[in-house]
Amino acid sequence: MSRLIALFLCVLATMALAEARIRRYKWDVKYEFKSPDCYKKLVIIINGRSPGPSILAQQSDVVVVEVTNGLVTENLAIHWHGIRQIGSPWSDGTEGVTQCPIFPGDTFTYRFVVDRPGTYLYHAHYGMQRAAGLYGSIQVSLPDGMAEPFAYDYDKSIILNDWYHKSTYEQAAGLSSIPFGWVGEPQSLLIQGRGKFNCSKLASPTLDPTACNATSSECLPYVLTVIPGKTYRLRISSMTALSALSFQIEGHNMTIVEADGHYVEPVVAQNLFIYSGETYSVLIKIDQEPSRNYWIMTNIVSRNATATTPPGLRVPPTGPPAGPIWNDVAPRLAQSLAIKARQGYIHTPPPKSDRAIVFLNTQNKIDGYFHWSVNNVSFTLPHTPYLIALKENLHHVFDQSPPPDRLRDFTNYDIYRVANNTNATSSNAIYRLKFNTTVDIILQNANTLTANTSETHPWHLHGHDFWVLGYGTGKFDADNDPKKYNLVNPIKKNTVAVHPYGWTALRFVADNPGVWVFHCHIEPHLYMGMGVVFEEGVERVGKLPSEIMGCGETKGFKRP
Ligand SMILES: *[C@@H]1O[C@H](CO)[C@@H](O)[C@H](O)[C@H]1NC(C)=O
Ligand SMILES: *[C@@H]1O[C@H](CO)[C@@H](O)[C@H](O)[C@H]1NC(C)=O
Ligand SMILES: *[C@@H]1O[C@H](CO)[C@@H](O)[C@H](O)[C@H]1NC(C)=O
Ligand SMILES: *[C@@H]1O[C@H](CO)[C@@H](O)[C@H](O)[C@H]1NC(C)=O
Ligand SMILES: *[C@@H]1O[C@H](CO)[C@@H](O)[C@H](O)[C@H]1NC(C)=O
Ligand SMILES: *[C@@H]1O[C@H](CO)[C@@H](O)[C@H](O)[C@H]1NC(C)=O
Ligand SMILES: *[C@@H]1O[C@H](CO)[C@@H](O)[C@H](O)[C@H]1NC(C)=O
Ligand SMILES: *[C@@H]1O[C@H](CO)[C@@H](O)[C@H](O)[C@H]1NC(C)=O
Ligand SMILES: *[C@@H]1O[C@H](CO)[C@@H](O)[C@H](O)[C@H]1NC(C)=O
Ligand SMILES: [Cu+2]
Repeated sequence: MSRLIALFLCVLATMALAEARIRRYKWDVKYEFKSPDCYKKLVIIINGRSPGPSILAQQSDVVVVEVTNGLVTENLAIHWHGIRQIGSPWSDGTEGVTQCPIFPGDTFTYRFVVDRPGTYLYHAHYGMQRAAGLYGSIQVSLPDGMAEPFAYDYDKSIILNDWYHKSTYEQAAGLSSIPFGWVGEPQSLLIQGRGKFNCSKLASPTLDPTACNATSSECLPYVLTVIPGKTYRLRISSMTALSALSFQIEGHNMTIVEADGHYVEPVVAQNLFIYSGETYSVLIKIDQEPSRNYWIMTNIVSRNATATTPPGLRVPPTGPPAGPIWNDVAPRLAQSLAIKARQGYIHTPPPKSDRAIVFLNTQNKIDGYFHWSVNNVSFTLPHTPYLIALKENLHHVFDQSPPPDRLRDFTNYDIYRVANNTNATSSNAIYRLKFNTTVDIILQNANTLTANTSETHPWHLHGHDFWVLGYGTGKFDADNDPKKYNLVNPIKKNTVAVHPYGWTALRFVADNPGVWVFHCHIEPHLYMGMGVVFEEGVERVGKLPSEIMGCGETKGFKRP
């Protein structure tokens, strides 16, 4: 404990020189009936709101969030998405990995430094809780006197989300049942927490008239009132449980300038493709006919779904633009390839890696239950969090044999067909990375258990930003594809998509002591085992705060 205090005093002392501030937040988390798309259901709110309060800070500030779990019958953990937690791995907020859950009635304090400017997120990281509405944005501004490499007049944050009427419990129970109950496509899409479900679809004489209220003020459409001639920076992020989205503004092009907190070489686009867990800044110039309204519109791509932007009250004179065709992968891959690091802000990767891991993503069965797997292993969490288990030498609480760096028979694996033996195994084993080494990850997509079907998976890495070295279609060729890696101006990100039947190659340096999860950001996919865990330099992690303990084998470790 004393060491923890010393560490923070030391951080604060250093910060004082740079005039860093402490940003304190006090959050009460609870369930309340809300109607974000006019349909009333239980939503997790922070201080009365979903999306929760925005965290606004300046580079090198210390953010302190005191979270009280008022969910009464449910545990809680909050992850700070895109914040690397350098020196504070116990504040990453991943239940089962870096901390025990916050039990009902308990208060837990997250403390971390926001060391880079940019657009980030926060969200629940316990079970499938994120999809119940616990999410919000983090905006970190530059130090005083420093300017962005692009100009704008106004700055707005817009979080996109998909929305289900079934509770996350019903969804989770279906996923872990025989017969399997898939969550299905969402009922609505939300723009900054607002959508519009067509209540007439539910109309029945027995329906409670308050259950779906088309005129509820909670589901008024999101409206952005703009001033002609001005340039708006829109910080667009996606918190979807399942959907890949396209975002566009009718009649206006956008210029993509930031992705996951890194400046990118400007890309002009009619629409932005955005995957769950990603953040972008786009610039919009208000240069069209001013006496009318325009659609701000989002729609689902990559899956055959029907939810789309709701018709608003002040409906624009035209119908909403059609949006891209859902199953056309080419324009999405093209946009992924077009985004490069911005000149003047390029941080080049080490030219070589020390270890290359190929992660084959497959859909499988285990004892008749549906799962997702990585190299034929479906991930499960131990009851005692890894960070504590590793520091306290509790070797028996998780599987100590390392999972494979590539599938035994990867060379002969046919990614275009349903696998011959679709069975996999489940494990809570982890990848141990040698500290300060350079690691390549190749995410390889394949056919699901349905013929001629391959999905899009946005993979998110905790504790790091990685370089995106390349994307390809088909099967990764370990002899030739690395020769085509972009080592000149690759973008750095924390979340990246692997496109259907394709591969994506990443590189990062294992230099952040801690235990970090790397997983598909699709909530039901993670729940079904689509993730892995990396340990690096855990021996360099300081004494753990006792507040993160209290579950599994660490029940007695938590001091009052
Ligand atoms: C809403 O649903 C009803 C019943 O299915 C349908 O008749 C109506 O056209 C829908 N309205 C809109 C705006 O889609
Ligand atoms: C629907 O919402 C409106 C606006 O808040 C309210 O006036 C009305 O009473 C609500 N209707 C029902 C049936 O709750
Ligand atoms: C948007 O960009 C496209 C392609 O660069 C161009 O053809 C079109 O005129 C632009 N639209 C507007 C409204 O500027
Ligand atoms: C998409 O779904 C609709 C029904 O919602 C169906 O009619 C259509 O055939 C599907 N398209 C494809 C390409 O599967
Ligand atoms: C797959 O698992 C099921 C259920 O456990 C079992 O019946 C079947 O034999 C397995 N298939 C193969 C090829 O091992
Ligand atoms: C899978 O089965 C197909 C025929 O059903 C066969 O052609 C192929 O060689 C098998 N692949 C492997 C890796 O066993
Ligand atoms: C995956 O694991 C199952 C169960 O251990 C095994 O039968 C199967 O051959 C493995 N498949 C591959 C492609 O390694
Ligand atoms: C990590 O490796 C780099 C380059 O090899 C070296 O300069 C640096 O000192 C190392 N850092 C630590 C903490 O070992
Ligand atoms: C899958 O695609 C192949 C090639 O296009 C086609 O021959 C086959 O019939 C398709 N299978 C299914 C189940 O749609
Ligand atoms: Cu996925």
